[in-house]
Amino acid sequence: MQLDDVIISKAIVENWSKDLIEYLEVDVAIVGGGPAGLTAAYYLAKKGVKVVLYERKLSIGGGMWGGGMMYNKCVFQNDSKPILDEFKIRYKEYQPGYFVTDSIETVSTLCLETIRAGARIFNLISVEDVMIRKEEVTGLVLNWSAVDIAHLHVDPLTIQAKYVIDATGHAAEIAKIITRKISKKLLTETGDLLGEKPMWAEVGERTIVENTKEIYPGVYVAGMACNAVFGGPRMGPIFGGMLLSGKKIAEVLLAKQKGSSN
Ligand code: 48F
Repeated sequence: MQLDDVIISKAIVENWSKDLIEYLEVDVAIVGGGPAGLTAAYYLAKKGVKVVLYERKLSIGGGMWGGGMMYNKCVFQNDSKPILDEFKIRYKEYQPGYFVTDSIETVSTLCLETIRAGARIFNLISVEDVMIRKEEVTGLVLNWSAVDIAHLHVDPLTIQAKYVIDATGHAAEIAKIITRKISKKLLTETGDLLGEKPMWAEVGERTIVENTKEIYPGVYVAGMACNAVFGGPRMGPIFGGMLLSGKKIAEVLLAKQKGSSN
């Protein structure tokens, strides 16, 4: 058989476009493919929820590849061990309660299992805005990351989602879009982002899970963005809180889905 270059192109364009169209209306849309967004997508997809994840960069995995200061190891605490086991990510116990993984194995496994669970991941796409109806976020506005990087004047496309998860890390981009373009009515003490505090692993890892919740009608937060919104400390290269936060937000939304179908 002779290979036809045009058939190769058609295979890519047709199949990608089909996926994009299929995911224009979803149950849950996740912004950001770091550890929190991936974990949330995995646990939702595993339960049959129609979930899509958008990642701005070429690579999925956010801040996890580089471990701590480019030493590509990640540290996890006891509470998060069941999630490592669920994904079959290998670890070594360094000292009691401190588990060390290879960051590349960790990211690639999270990514593979999330896709295999049924989540659709689109990379190279940035979420630049939200769609709003009657003071509730009902979808996302997408554009190619390349359009933004090249400062091109190109209008975006829109998708509809029952729920949106802001898993954009330190930047808390969706929360910022809401305060800038809708109003300072986030579900925080002031209605505004309270801002991330300096490094403190013990407190940061605890508050990140507490702060994993709804931030605006239709919008939920997971991962580092939680502490940026609710004013908790950063925690550096310990990643258990990210996985626990992703799992928690999936559980919150699964409970809501169940409630609405009754
Ligand atoms: O930053 P990131 O890894 O967030 P996370 O899942 O985990 C945080 C840790 O990596 C680390 C830490 C641990 O102690 O503090 O920082 O909370 O992943 C966030 C991803 O979101 C993408 C961004 O490229 C990154 O890969 N992202 C951010 N804004 C957008 C976006 C956007 N507007 N559209 C699409 N993707």
